[in-house]
Amino acid sequence: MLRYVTTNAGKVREAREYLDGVEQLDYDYTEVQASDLGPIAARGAREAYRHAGEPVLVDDAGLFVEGFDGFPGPYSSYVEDTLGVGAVQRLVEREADDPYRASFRCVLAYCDGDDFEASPDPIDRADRSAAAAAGAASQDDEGADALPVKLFHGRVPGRIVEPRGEGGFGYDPIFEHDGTTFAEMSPEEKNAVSHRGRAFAKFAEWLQERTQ
Ligand code: ITT
Ligand code: NA
Repeated sequence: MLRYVTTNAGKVREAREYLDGVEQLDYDYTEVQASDLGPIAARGAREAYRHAGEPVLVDDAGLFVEGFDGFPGPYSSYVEDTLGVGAVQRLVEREADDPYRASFRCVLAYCDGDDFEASPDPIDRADRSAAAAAGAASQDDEGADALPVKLFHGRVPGRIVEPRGEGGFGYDPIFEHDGTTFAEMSPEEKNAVSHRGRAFAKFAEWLQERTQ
């Protein structure tokens, strides 16, 4: 039984469209400090798999504001808890070089202990070489014995706007895509365009091919 590892009920609502009868595992894995989401999710998936002893899917996401060099990015959760979403919007409007352009990103990390073909996809390789070029040590280097993890990336461009809408969760009220905020969309409408929906579509396709 596949476990979707998250403490976030909003994510579970969206995942249902892709994972029939998805079982949430409410497990708070260690979020390592890293400048991109891939290594955080990969580490979390290994830890959650060791904890659960069953196939796991970890979902790490964040809001990347272009005029803030991608901030809050991997720190999105901490920033939501401390500053709050409204404060982020006001800060962006006042301080960012380009006050509107932003993107949501999501990385799904799957681990089931199997030694499947675990080669990272091109976006992950680009993330890695960018991190290497910036002189950052790889946070995902757990040696040859590390459990294989398969990563699926999704990204959606948008704009930061004053809060609108009652749906969704987290930063959804201040993230507008094609004139509509994510909080103004139903879960199905959001999935059709969102970072999470795109990552899940790739994951679902891979899982289907693998289990055929
Ligand atoms: P888990 O780690 O337990 O899954 P979390 O809420 O901490 O739950 P993330 O670290 O992935 O999840 O999320 C980082 C932040 O980004 C957090 O504040 C979320 O509310 C927010 N976030 C993630 N996905 C989002 C989405 O689709 N729409 C709006 N905000 C989102
Ligand atoms: Na988190």
